[in-house]
Amino acid sequence: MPTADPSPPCVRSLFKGHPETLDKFDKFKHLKSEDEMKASEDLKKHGTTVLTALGGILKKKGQHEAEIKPLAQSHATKHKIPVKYLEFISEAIIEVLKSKHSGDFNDAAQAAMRKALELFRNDMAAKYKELGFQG
Ligand code: MNR
Repeated sequence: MPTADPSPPCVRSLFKGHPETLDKFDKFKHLKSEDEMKASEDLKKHGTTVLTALGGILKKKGQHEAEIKPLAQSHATKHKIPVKYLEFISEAIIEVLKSKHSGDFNDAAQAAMRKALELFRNDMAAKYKELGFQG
């Protein structure tokens, strides 16, 4: 039985829309279908890790140096995630919010979310540059 509480759909949407992003994950690249993704407890756990980290960062409203620094470090030097992929996941997050919360995720809320994600990416990109990662 698939789990009642599936892995965050934005992660699946990222892998589905941009399959090359899945290759960055040694532990997930064996997942072949969306059903396998939905059934993976480990993917669900990872989705929660990502969204929890992102939520914590966005709440800082730009004062997120302490949070961004280790994240940029791991994503530049260890995971090697280009800024482009951060754009992909930002879009995937927006799409999922639109589909799940169409009522209260109106144009203003979407614009605010886009802006916040852009700020996050810009600061990640600046750190990438300091680290010499061609993100
Ligand atoms: C790990 C947050 C985007 C690939 C992690 C971890 C956190 C995290 C937290 C665990 C701690 C660490 O390693 O730093 C984020 C946030 C993202 C984001 C926040 C943007 C909103 C992406 C994208 C990726 C990617 C896009 C690939 C296309 C990875 C990989 C790991 C990881 C690979 C290591 C997974 C493992 O346990 O083997 Mn990330 N992320 N991430 N991330 N991310």
